[in-house]
Amino acid sequence: PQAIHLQDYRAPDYWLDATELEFDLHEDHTRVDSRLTFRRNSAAAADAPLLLNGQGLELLSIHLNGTLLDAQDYQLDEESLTITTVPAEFVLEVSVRIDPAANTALEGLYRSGGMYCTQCEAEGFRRITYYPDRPDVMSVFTTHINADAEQYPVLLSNGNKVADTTEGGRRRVTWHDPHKKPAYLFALVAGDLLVKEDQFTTMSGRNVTLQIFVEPRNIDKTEYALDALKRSMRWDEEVYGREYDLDIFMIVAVDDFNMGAMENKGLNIFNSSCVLANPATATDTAYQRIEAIVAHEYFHNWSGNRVTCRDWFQLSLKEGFTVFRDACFSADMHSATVKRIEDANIMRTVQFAEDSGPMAHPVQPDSFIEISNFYTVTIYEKGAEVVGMLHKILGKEGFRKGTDLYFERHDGQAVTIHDFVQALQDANKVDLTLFKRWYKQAGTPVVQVESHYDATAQQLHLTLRQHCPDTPGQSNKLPMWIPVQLGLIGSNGDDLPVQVSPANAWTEASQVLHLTESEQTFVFSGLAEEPRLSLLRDFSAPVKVDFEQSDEDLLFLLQHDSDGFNRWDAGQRLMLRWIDRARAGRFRLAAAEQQALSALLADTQLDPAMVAYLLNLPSEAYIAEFSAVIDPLAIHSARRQVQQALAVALASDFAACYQRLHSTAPYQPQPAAMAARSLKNLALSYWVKSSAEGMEQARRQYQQADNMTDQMAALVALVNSGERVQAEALLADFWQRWQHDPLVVNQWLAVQAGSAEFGTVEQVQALLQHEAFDWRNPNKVRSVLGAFANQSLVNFHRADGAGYDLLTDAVLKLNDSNPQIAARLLTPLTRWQRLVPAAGQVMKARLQRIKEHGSLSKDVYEVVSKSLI
Ligand code: HT7
Ligand code: ZN
Repeated sequence: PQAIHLQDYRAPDYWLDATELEFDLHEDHTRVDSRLTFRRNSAAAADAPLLLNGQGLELLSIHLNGTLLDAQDYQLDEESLTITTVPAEFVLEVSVRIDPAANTALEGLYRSGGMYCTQCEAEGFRRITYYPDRPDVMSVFTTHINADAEQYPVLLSNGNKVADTTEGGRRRVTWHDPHKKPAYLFALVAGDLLVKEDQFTTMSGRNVTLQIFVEPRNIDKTEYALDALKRSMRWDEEVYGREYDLDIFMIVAVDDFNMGAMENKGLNIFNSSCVLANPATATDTAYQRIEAIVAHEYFHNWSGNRVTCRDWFQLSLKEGFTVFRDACFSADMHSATVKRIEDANIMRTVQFAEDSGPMAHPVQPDSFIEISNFYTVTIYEKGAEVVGMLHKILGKEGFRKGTDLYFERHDGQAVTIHDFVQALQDANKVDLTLFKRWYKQAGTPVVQVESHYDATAQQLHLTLRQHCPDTPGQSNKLPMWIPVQLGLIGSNGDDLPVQVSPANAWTEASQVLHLTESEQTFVFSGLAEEPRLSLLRDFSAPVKVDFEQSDEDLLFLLQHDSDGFNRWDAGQRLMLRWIDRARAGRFRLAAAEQQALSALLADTQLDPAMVAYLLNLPSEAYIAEFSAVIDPLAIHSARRQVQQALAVALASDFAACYQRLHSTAPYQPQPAAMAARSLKNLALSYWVKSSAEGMEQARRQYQQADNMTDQMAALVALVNSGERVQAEALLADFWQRWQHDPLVVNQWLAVQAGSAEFGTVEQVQALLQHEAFDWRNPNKVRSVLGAFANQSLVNFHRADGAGYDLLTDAVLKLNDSNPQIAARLLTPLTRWQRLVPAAGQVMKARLQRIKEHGSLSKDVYEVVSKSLI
C-alpha cells in the first residue's frame, strides 16, 4: 500500500454543485442511483479527466448528460472510476448495486440488527457509490429512500423531509439538505424504530424539533441524552454565539458501530453505548461519557460541518477544536478541576505512549497509508490541548474574538489548520508563527527545571530548558512555545504575588510564563522567603516536567496548592515514589503522609470527586508511562502492595468516609450526587481490602443498589478484593440479572476481561466462546479483547506469550471482517520496544507473524509495518 502525503494536495479538478441519490433497499441487495451535477474548476486543465472513488461496488450503468457510456469511455479499477473526457459542465448518472448485509467492516451502508445505517467518515461514502469522496468537494444533497413500508417505517437522511409517499407496499421518502457538505457527512437510516421527541428554541427564537430514534426496547433510555443535547445547544449559543441551523436535529442509536458517534449533518448516528442510559443500567461514568459525546457531536455542527476540513491531514482542525469545546462544556457542567485531571490522565497514559511509540505523528500528520488509523489520541486529545494553549495565550475574550472571525471568514468552506490559527492571530494581532510548531512536530517535549533562591536579593532564579525526543521521521526539533502556568507558594500555603523579569514573558491574567526558547532564565523578585514552586498548573501544556522536589514539598503541595490540578499531580508524583520504593522493598507510609490522606478523606469542604482522585493511586498504565523500561508484573505487584498498605493504614477513615456518603436517596444523574458516589465507591474499594465488614458492605450495596453505579462499583470492588469465591458468585448473579441487556452485558464482560484475577488468558478465551460474545460487534470486541490487552496487564504480558497470541489471533481474524477494529486492537503490541527485553522480543515476534499473514488490510498493514521499523 502507498502512503499519501500532505505536500501532494491538489484542489479537485471538478466541483460538484448538486448530489441527488436514490436508494432502493432490498433484503439481498441495495441499488443506488446517483445524479451528480459537476462543474470544472477554473484552475483545472480543459482535458482533465474526472476521477471518482469507489470500493466494492457493482457498476450497473453510467450516463453522461443523458448518454449511456460504454467501457471505452472510462477506466475502472478496485478503488476508482475515471471518465476520460468530460465537458466543462455536465450531469453524471451512475447506478450501482451494493450488499449492506454482507458489510462487516461497518463503513459505508451496512446493517446493524434489523436496521440499515451508514458510516461515511472518513472514506466510507465510496462504498455506497462512485463519488469524489474528499472533504473539499462539497455539495447540496437530495436523498430518496425506497423501502418496504412495513419493515422500515422510519426512513431518515440529512436535512428536512420534503416528500413521503407509499405505493404497492413500498415507501419513498425524500430528504433535502440545504447546506452543502462533503460526502463524509452524509447519513441514511432505515428501521423499525421508536422516537423520543422534544423542542428547542434557539437564541433567535426559531423552534427546532429534537428526536432520538432507538429500537423499541430502548425507549426508556433516551431522556438523559435529550437533556444533554439541549444543554449543549444552549452552551454553544452562550459561549461561542453559535446557533443551530436546521428545523430538525436527529440522533439514531445503533448497536454495531466502530467508534463513539458521528456528526452527520442533522442526523447524528451514535454507538448505542454512547447515548442510551437509565439509572438501572448505566453508571455515572457512562452518563458523563454520553453527555460529553452528545455535546461533541452537536458542537461539530459548526466546528466540522459548517466549517470543514480541506483534506484529512487537517483532521485535528475539527477534532482537536471540538474536543476542546466539549471539554470546556463538561468542565462547566461538573468540576473543572476533575475534568482537567481526567484529561491529563488520558494524555499522560495513552497519548504520551503514542507519542513515544512507532505510530507517533504530529497533530497535523504529513503522511498516512490509511486515514482511519489517524483517529488517534494525538489528533483528538493532543489537538485539544494545543487549542487549549491558544486559549491560555489569548485569554477568554481574545480566543472568542478569534473563533468568531474563524466562523465568519470560513463559513461554508473546507479549510486548513493554518486558516484556524490565522484567524486567531488576525483577531488578536499576535504572531503565532512559532506556536504553529505544535502542529508540525510530534513527540512530548520535556521541560527541565532548575531553581535557585537568593536570600540576600530576595530573588528566585528559574531556568527552564526544553527538548523534544526524536520520533519516527523527525529529529532535531525546534523549541516550542510552551505556556507554563505557575504559582509561588509561601510557607503559610498562600500564593505569593509574581514579579518576573523579563516582564514580557509573563501573562498576569492567566498566570502563564512563556517558554519559547530551548533555555531561558526568569528572575522572580520581592520574595522574602523561599517559595515552593507550583509548576504547570492546570496542566497548561502537554509536556513532561523534570523537576526534583522533595517528598515534603510534594506533600505540602498536595495539602495546600490553590490549583486543584497540581494538588492531584503532587499526590500522583508522591504515590509514584511509593510504588517505586515498594518495588525496591522499602516502602513505608510516613506518619505525616498518612495524616494528610486521612485529613483529605474527612474534609467535607472539598469536592468529593476531587478527593476521590486525590486518593486514587496512579493506574498501571500511568506507572508504565513513567517507567524507563516497563515491567508489567513488577508494576502490578508494587502497586498492589501500596494499595494494601493504604487500605490498612486508613481503614477507619475509608469506613467513616463511606458511611458519611452512603445515601439511600433515589438515584439522580446530577453532578453533586455523582461526585459523592465517586468518593463513596473509592472508599469502598479500599475498605473491602482491609476488613470483613467492608466486604459485607460491598455485598449489601450490590444487592440493594437502585442504580448501576453502585451495583457495578460493589461488583468491581469484590472482583478486585481477592475473595474469588464471592466474586464468582456475584458475577454469576449479575449475568442472571442482566443477560437481556447488551450494554450491561458489555460492562460485565469488561470487568472480567480487564481484571488481574478474572482476565487470565484461559478465562478470556472462555469469554470469547460465551453466548454473549459476538465478533461482529465492536463493543463486544472492545469489552473483552480491549479490556484484556489494555487493563489486565499481568495476564496480557504473561511470560510465555499466551496473552500476545490471543491478541494476535484476534487481530488476524478481525483483519478480514473489520480492519478498523483490528488495527486499533493491535496498539498494545506496538509498544514492544518499551517493555523489558524478554517480553518485548516475544511481542515483536507476534507482530512479525501478523506481517507475514497473506492478505493484510491497509489498516493493519500500516500499524504493523511501522511498528517493526
Ligand atoms: N468524526 C467522527 C469520526 C468517526 C469515525 C472515523 C473512522 C471510522 C469510524 C468513525 N465513526 C466516527 C467521530 C467524532 O469525532 O465525532
Ligand atoms: Zn469529533
